[in-house]
Amino acid sequence: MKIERVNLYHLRMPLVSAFETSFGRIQSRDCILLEAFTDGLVGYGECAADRDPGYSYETTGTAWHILEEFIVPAVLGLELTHPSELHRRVAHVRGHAMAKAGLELALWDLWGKLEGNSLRAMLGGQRGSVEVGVSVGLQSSPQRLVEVVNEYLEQGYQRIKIKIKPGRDIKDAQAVRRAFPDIRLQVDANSAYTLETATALKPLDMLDLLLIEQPLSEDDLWDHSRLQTQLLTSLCLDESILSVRHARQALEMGACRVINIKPGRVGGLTMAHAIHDLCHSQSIPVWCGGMLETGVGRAANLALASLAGFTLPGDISASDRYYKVDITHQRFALNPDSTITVPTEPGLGVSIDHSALKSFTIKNLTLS
Ligand code: OSB
Ligand code: MG
Repeated sequence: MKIERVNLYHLRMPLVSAFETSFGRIQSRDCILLEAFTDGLVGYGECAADRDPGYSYETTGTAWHILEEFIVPAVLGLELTHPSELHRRVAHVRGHAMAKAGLELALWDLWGKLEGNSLRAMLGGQRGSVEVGVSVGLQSSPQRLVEVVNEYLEQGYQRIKIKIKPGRDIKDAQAVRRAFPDIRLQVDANSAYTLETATALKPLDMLDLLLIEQPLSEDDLWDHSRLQTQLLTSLCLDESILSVRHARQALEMGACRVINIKPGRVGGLTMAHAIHDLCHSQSIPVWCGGMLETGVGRAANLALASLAGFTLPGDISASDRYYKVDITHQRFALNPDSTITVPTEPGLGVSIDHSALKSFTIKNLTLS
């Protein structure tokens, strides 16, 4: 497939409710939608970088710059034999995984449409639907948190993740556990602790959590391995795992026992698949993380999570948990068994609502 033209759209979409983590609070979500053209077909990708560099150094602004100046020019007019070829084409661009993942996704969508294959089929996914949970942001008090968790449980979510930070950890987790003794529960610190302050997390071992996600810095595999020896609960790494090599080293070091795989964070679906394969070969459980994606990124995450090694529920909630209006015609709903159905139409299996897209666009650019 020859990439003839790529459009970038900087979107700003209001969230149904504010989302607060240890790195900040947002009321709306920024991202970049990519539209790639070949042979009269169009493919869509989503770059998950947010407005602020809180989760990652990448932002909508840096991703825009890197896509415009380096990544898109590296493939424009080129005959590509497969989406996975993008990595070699942009090997000269250091880092900027989310920018790369955004374009790669548009190539997967195009490739699937050209070949008449769904993303699930192309990746080798096994399941028709995938188990999902919900990621609950920091709330004003433990009581309020319990109310919010209860609302999600009533909607049918069978796995709850709560965000924690120093001073808002044990009491929050205890309150949820006391209110709901049997639910599958996990916590995510988004790097808010050091090895020293993480001693405060020791009481979490009493709460029968599925895992503790990313307590320490993203560049701190070593201290995660030391912390894991001090905790019974499995550590799970998110921010720290940017490549297959990181995954291998983290596992060799004992820095975690579970890995959260996000296509954006690792540079796309090809790398996400490779990390899955490594973990699967070692019987290490993985699950698909989320970045408050639109229907475009959500469709991709569902296809990825249908691979055999994704044995824990993903942070892939229904569309109405995030957006009242989305940019895809398809809205993803929660099935009664806390799963979401994986799309089976060619490519991502979604179509774009162009009037919604237009209403959320704050900037756009054509590259050809
Ligand atoms: O750390 O998993 C995270 C959202 C944005 C950035 C980082 C994270 C998250 C979430 C939400 O936890 C997951 C989702 O529902 O999309
Ligand atoms: Mg996380």
